[in-house]
Amino acid sequence: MALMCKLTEECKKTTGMCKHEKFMLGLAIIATITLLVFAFAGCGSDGLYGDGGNGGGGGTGVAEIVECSGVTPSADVTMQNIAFNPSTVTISAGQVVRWTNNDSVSHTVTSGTPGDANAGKNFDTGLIGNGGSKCIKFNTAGIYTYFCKPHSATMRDAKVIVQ
Ligand SMILES: [Cu+2]
Repeated sequence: MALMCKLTEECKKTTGMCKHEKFMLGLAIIATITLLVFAFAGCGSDGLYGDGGNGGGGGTGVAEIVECSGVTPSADVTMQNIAFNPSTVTISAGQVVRWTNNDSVSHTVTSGTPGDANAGKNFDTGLIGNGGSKCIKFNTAGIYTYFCKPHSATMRDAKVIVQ
């Protein structure tokens, strides 16, 4: 900033701040206000986008991915021969479903239906490799349809019914 000021006649004034400095100060204030506005907007949007955090294991949405080692699943679904089995499970709110992949190819457990703009919003395990397991805790009653991303043509319309 000081370097910029040396380049202008305004610096020779003894007002304490040259034009550039005033300009930069103004920019800084605007930037600060913008950041604050975005910070508040970020807080306010939790209700709208909170479920998106589930992919990273965070958040307290209708469903959340949890470590299988720390829970006792109330229902088990295997992924075998490119299919979810059973394709529908029923649990109570607060309980956990565990998916285990017995195929050599990877699968996902992704909420919604293929092509739906909200697909993966409630939960998305990401790829589960051969022998891998993922657990999801369902916090809210409802019917949760899900599918597998790589095999969405056939591995779809599976359901977790949460009572
Ligand atoms: Cu699959």
